[in-house]
Amino acid sequence: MNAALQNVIASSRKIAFLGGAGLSTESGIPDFRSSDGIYKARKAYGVPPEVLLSHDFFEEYPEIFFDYYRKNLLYPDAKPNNAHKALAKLEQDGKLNAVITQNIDNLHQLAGSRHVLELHGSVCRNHCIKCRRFYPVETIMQAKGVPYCECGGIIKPDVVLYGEGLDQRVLMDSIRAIREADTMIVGGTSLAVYPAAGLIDYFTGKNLVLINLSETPRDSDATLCVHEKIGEALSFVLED
Ligand code: CNA
Repeated sequence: MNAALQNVIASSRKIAFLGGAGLSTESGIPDFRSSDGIYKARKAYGVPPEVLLSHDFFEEYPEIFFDYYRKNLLYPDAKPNNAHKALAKLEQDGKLNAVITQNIDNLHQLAGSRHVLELHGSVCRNHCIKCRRFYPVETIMQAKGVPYCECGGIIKPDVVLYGEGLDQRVLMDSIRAIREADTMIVGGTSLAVYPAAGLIDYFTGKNLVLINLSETPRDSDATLCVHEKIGEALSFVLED
């Protein structure tokens, strides 16, 4: 158990959490940049995920986009792990004001978190690009090839693709939560994807905690750096 991490959380009154794909690896969803991550995509498709998941690629090669998307981004059986559960408990205890996530997997909500700001959208929401009709994730999973709406439009996941802008309301709410926080915990993210990674710069509170397996470009800015699995590092929260 990490005593320093325990002390920071015990003394915090308003925590803002910013997380990424590393949060869900302990739930069996690979991240992009670890050695066993989906970077293997480059081998299978000849291009990296940033290209496969770009707006231009979606428009030009929707069949390949949906093939990659279905095989690599949909994990209907994944369950929240101790990291998701600990963050939900901190919110229930009145200590955490927002989970800001780059993840699209819905696991924070499944763990019970209520104030979740999804910077990159969610696989659970899908809309026809023509008539805006809503479709659940099952429609995307069950469709063969490109999923089409009854009106003939393509059904597009509400996931922010590379080259697309973030939802400004979600971004503003995230900045507000970070500005109000006395502690910011950043976990399971390589801090390589902007503007999400730049959100740290809005934090002016007391404790900046980074919990990540590998080093990040912002380690030197942190008041506490924990290079452990985040589900293990935060599991003490569930024992209280
Ligand atoms: P990333 O660039 O793949 O980085 C993940 C980081 O997490 C790495 O630095 C790892 O060292 C670290 N890590 C892995 N496992 C753990 C663990 N158990 N505990 C602590 N640290 C761990 O992912 P980012 O989120 O930084 O990149 C942003 C992209 C990846 C976003 O656009 C996401 O939408 C996208 N993504 C999301 C998911 C998901 O929703 N679960 C999965 C894969 C990619």
